[in-house]
Amino acid sequence: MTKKLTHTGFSRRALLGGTAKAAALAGVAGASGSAGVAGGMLMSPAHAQSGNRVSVAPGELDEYYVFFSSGQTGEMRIMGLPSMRELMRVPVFNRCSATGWGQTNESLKILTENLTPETRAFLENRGGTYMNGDLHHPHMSFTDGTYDGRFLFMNDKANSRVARVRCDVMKCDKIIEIPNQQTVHGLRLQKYPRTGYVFANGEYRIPIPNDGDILGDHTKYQCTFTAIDGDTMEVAWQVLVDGNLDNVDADYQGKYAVATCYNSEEGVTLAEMTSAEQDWVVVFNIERIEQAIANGDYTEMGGVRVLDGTNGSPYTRYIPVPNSPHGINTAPDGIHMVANGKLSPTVTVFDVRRFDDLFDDAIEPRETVVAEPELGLGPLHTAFDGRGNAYTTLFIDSQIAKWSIEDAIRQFNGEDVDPIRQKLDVHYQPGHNHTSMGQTKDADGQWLLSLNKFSKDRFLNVGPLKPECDQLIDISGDEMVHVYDGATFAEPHDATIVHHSVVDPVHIWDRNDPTWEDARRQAEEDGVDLDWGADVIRDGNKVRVYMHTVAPMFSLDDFTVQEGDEVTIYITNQDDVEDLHHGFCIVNYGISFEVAPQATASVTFTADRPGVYWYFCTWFCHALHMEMSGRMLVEPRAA
Ligand code: RUQ
Ligand code: CUA
Repeated sequence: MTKKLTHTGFSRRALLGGTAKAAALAGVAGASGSAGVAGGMLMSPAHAQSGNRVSVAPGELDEYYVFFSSGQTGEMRIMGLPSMRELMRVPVFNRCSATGWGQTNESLKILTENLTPETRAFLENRGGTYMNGDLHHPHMSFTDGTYDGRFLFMNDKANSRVARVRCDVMKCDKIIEIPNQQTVHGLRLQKYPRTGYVFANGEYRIPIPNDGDILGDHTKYQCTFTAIDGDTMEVAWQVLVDGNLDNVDADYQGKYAVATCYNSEEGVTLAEMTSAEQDWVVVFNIERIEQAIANGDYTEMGGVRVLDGTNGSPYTRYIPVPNSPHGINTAPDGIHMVANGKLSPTVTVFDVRRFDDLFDDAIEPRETVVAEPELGLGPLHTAFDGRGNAYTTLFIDSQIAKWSIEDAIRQFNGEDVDPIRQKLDVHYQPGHNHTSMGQTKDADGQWLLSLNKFSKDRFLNVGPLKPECDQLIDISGDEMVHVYDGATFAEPHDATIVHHSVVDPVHIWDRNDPTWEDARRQAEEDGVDLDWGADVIRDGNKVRVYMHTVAPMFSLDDFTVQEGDEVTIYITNQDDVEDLHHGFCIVNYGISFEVAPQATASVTFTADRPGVYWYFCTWFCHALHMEMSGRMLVEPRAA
């Protein structure tokens, strides 16, 4: 399917003047007869009114945070909505030149401490951690069905990891690698009673253990569904399943998680993976799984407690749906869940209340389905407004379909009603979409964000690699109104829109923060004051340099080490003024990191170049910022 869509020479704008047939030949569905948005210009009074809702005057703050994934850059981004201003980038799976993420000891600890033994051995001579990540799905922790502002959890599809970001400081504090699976794709959280579990789908089928004993015989490969304890960031349990898992969501009752599944054929080529007419969604019974774990009915694999949840097991039920479903989304009504067809023009609506009967074998799997409306080509993800409407992205049609859940159910029951309320062109090929607070029971029906995979001609040309195009849609009225385009870099898959009142980060660090507990322990051992250090401690060929900063000065104008010494530098920023960061860079030593107010950060390196090396502050902090510098003197080793 994707192959056909790479005719990027064709754009919706060009297609508006062409015929549907030409469009079909290009592999991109034709304009559906809707008026089309001429170059993003907002013309009707409704448009003009909505346009005003987007503008956030200088000095005014946005109403919502948007926590964006970044896809292939491996970071998380924070945007303001409705202005769509980018507010911050939070490094997670990537390396960051600005903050020193991946270089400071504090970040390296997080990046390296929870790898499997096999990965640790593999990375031993490769810097100890992966250089890359592919961050798809950031989601905020829940209490009682709504966001609680504690944590954000997110997956790394590239290297099978899950990370947690602390919302009080907006920094990553834990990264774990998930054993027994390749990739973590779908990631969603337990909504009730709280998070609780972080559900992380394994996608590709692999031999377990994957040590080379089994290679070509793919009938022996397996796929795992993982539940992580969000408090301890340890794997709680895993369940083996049939097929490949794609996306996941949880109910509002705390009883079930549901994952879409493609490749029920368990093939290894595209033709094999798409040969069957149907795949399924898998329903996981959390209570039964927990009971089995408590009873010891598990097998230990790779240090994890694993249950067999393949078809026929007591822990799972498989509900057939049309081939290759993608997104799965729970409606804020707490009753309905929508699986998105992708290769089928339909979405399948389940009533979660029927899952109890399903597990009691009182009904057939398909009896949990209460609607299956046909919406258009390539349904990928669905969002909700809390007023009974659903908004589904149509990847191939480049549209959002707005439809009524209630009317879809009536239609399924034989009534002659059309559940579709409106279709809106988006530019182009939308993947995820999101409504404000829409993944909680507090969905407020204000805004819809469409994350589009192609921007083509929407922005000034920047060369063959184009940005993505994220579009903001006002859904507060009866009609969806497109109000804003934003270009974003590689590739915000997913986003979580959270009302600002839920999130309350601190302005400066607390000196007791656990982030630098290793530095604190070392300073104590060395008998120096980490807070107000101006010390050089020699310990064999190890040298520890303790400095603090008060703008515009480092507490040491210079320090001396010997060629070949292993040097650790601890910097504590003693300024306690909001936004007064310093940074520490040693020229030609490849060292640079940020130190925010009241934080400590450290770095360890080998002083293997003799000579004079200036260090300087990298964040413009003071009128004398340029003068905020000093010298590292590296004495040559005696010949
Ligand atoms: S999946 S575009 Cu990685 Cu979120 Cu649907
Ligand atoms: Cu401190 Cu610039």
